[in-house]
Amino acid sequence: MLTVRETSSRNVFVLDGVWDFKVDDQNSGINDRWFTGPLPDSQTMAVPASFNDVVTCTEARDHVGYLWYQREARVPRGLGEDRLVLRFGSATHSAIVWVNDTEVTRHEGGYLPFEVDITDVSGSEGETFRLTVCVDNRLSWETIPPGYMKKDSTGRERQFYYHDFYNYAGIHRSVKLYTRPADHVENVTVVTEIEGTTGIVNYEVVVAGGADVSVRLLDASGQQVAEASGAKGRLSVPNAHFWAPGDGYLYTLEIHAGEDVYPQTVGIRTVEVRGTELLINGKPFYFRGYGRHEDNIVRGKAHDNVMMIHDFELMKWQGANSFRTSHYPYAEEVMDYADREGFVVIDETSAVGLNVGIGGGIATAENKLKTFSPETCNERTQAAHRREIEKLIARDKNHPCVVIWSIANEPESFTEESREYFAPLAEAARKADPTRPVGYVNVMLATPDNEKITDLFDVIMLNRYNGWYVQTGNLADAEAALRTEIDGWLKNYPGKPIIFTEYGPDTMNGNADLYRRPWSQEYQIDMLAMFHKVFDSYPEVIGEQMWNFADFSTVPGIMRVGGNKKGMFTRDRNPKPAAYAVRERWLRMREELGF
Ligand code: BDP
Repeated sequence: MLTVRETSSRNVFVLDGVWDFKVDDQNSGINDRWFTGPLPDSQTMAVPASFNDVVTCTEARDHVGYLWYQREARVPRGLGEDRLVLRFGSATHSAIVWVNDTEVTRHEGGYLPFEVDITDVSGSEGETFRLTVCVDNRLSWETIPPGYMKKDSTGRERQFYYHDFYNYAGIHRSVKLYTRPADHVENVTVVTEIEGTTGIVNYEVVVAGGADVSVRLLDASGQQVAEASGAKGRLSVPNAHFWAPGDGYLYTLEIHAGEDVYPQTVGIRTVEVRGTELLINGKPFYFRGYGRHEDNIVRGKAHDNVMMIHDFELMKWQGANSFRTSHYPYAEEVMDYADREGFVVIDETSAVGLNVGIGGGIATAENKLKTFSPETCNERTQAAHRREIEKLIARDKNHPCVVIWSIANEPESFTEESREYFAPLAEAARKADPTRPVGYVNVMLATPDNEKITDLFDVIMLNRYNGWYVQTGNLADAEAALRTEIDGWLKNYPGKPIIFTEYGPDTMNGNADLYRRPWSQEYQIDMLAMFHKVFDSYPEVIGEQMWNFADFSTVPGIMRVGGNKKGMFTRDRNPKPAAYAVRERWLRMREELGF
């Protein structure tokens, strides 16, 4: 799906702001047809925002079910023969949308965009219409991510899930109305190649309606460097300025289809796994960075440009060159920004918590459920998962920043059932994008000896907590175990690169300890240094993305003091002492390796 862009043929109206809002405590609003009039007894809510930390009552915060949003919007004047499209950056986890009394769309999946043409139901130019959105924050065994519900002793529904971040919900990203001609650019796929100093831009445009297509490729200063006609073509750019880590140079493919104009940004670069290296533009790349979260004080998972730019500034300050969109697709604005800042991204689906053996990072042995079974993750879960993979790739395929698709985080991957579940999904990802490496992120319980799916993927991505969840506080044993495990991967899967996609201890900022024990600032420094020493001794390890960029909100638990505290930065973005130690290393590496 194309990102919304304002052009000479498309107007964009942003509907963000203060909406009417209601927590549907009885989950009765659909039956009571709340969409047919003003929401009863509504309060206000910011859009975009997670509603949870904005409200002040615990029951509302932890509500399980429907959340209602409403506002008036206006059909723009001058629409003429153009079409009017309503678009949501995301609504977590599913949504039903009405224009006046008419249901116009439904969408499942909390982290990807959806849109609907509302021209025929929204009224005449200049008129207002009532826009009502019912968001459902429930997770079941057949959603991605999965979860389940259980009533507590008071009869209240509670939401449970196996992933380690709070189930923030609401309208998390921008809501827009935009216009486009009836014949318009519907989709575009760009694949780039490099031949010496020449950049090749292969493009394929899908048009709604019968309009002819022509394209112009503009450099960053707006100068035309190539042109072509036809919906499919191959443009050649002599002496091209390639997109590279740290050098987010972007061309624009200006697509003309009849009256419609759509600008697609293009970074000319290649990516390839060759042996134990990942090559960007033919050069080995070493990942320095983090797994992150969309997580902020009060806003929850809402996209916020202030926090986005600040977070990128902090990452650059520390010398990072990459991150993983753990554990779901991030806002489109973040992907655009990573392109222009030259950041390298491992782009992950929201398939997290497909593993009943883990809860909040801790192995949960007493659990009697099976991960893959007709009652838990089943073929409908798999179908939803496949949809999430395909939609993520459809949304992000043209971003030069994306170099690996991660189709899941820490799923069960050591049973025959997991292989049956994942083999078709790995294939679906490759089919959707034959140009990028595909991987999944492996959990501690899946070792080189019992793991069953690594051969389906191009890279090995490991989350390891030696020194924290295991060998707690004993870094000598942790180091030995880590080395033994890496040796095992290299022996059983020779020729595949390894990226460490998580490692690090919880650290209470301000907790100083002469004896450098777990939870202290000093232990975070020591444990990260141990991992780094190990990485430096294995050329097959091609990346270090620690857990996490910043502290973040989770469900309450005996292992979580006000959330997960494995951040380099606190939740309000102050560096912990370890951030300075890692900064020294990463700035040195940046100096030595280029970006
Ligand atoms: C891993 C998960 C991550 C958790 C982390 C932890 O991938 O989401 O937050 O461990 O326990 O299990 O901190």
